[in-house]
Amino acid sequence: MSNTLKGFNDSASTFNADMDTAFAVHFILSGILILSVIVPMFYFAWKYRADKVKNEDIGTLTHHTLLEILWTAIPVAAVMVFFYYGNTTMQMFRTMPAESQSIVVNVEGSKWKWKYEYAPNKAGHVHKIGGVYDKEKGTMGMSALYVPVNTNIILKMTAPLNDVIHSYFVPAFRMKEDVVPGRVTKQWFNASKVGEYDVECAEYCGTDHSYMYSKIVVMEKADYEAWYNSTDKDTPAGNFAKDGKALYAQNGCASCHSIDSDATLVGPSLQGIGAKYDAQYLSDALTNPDKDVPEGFYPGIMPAFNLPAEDLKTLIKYMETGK
Ligand code: HEC
Ligand SMILES: [Cu+2]
Repeated sequence: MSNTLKGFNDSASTFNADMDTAFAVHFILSGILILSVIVPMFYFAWKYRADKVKNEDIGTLTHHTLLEILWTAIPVAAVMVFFYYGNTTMQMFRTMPAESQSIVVNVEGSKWKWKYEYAPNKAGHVHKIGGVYDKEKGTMGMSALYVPVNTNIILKMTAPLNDVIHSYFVPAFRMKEDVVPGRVTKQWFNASKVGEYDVECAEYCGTDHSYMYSKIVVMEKADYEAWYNSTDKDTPAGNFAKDGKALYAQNGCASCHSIDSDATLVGPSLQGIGAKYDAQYLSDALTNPDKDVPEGFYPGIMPAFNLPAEDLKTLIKYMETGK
């Protein structure tokens, strides 16, 4: 299972050089400032230790103009340097490119998966990609954002109203922004190298926070165009599976419910649930989970799912039959 944060070794967006400079300047300057206080402190504590100084030797120095000017001016200058690098770097992240010259992708973060939705392509097809990280395979499953290289990409990010705050973090691109229920936050990037880069959630959001992974696949422009304008494929790797098992995984059901054992995860086991309830109950359980809450569990944990009718039917059948 590959679970390493390989991102920081990669430098794959137009932000990296400025961001890394800003980081280095802050790090080095902070180091100098702290040493300039700590080192003299220990030195004087040692030099004027109790058995070296007699009370009557202590002078009556009241002030020292040059010293006072220096210890005011130097920190002020340092703070101005912090401000300069902090501000220019922040402006770089916050100044969005024009939407007309960018690819805009809607991103949804929810417990515990990322979903991407593109604008309709030439054929009117809307690519929707998303799903939970596959813990067993250690792959990123279906949840990848596909983008062309050297192109401005704007992410419009949100979370469902009944969810919690997440954060979309791409170490290789040095970018991170909160994803907030009921609000749209934006970030943008321009990837400079073809490749695959990790995405992780950087805001602690509950049980499977540490598995809230995704990835960004940066493609050659022509490959991206070919994929984007195709209608039958939702990942460049192949058809986006729509069977019950795949839907169960993509929607994150598996992180809260076991279905082939009676283990209780966040929610009750769904093993043999088809024998207990009819399809209407199962349908309500997905669209309005707080309606009937089984004993020993609490409302407000399971998100309400607003799935296409076809997917809902497939999922109910999967719960009833395991197929
Ligand atoms: C964040 C965790 C979470 C996720 C994700 C989740 N559930 Fe649940 N689910 C729960 C909890 C907790 C309960 C019990 C409380 C309730 O009914 O709201 C529950 C209840 C249920 C029930 C009713 C069980 C019973 O015995 O009455 C069904 C059916 C169900 N979930 C199916 C699903 C399916 C299918 C999915 C994926 C589309 C899913 N859940 C996603 C946490 C979750
Ligand atoms: Cu999260």
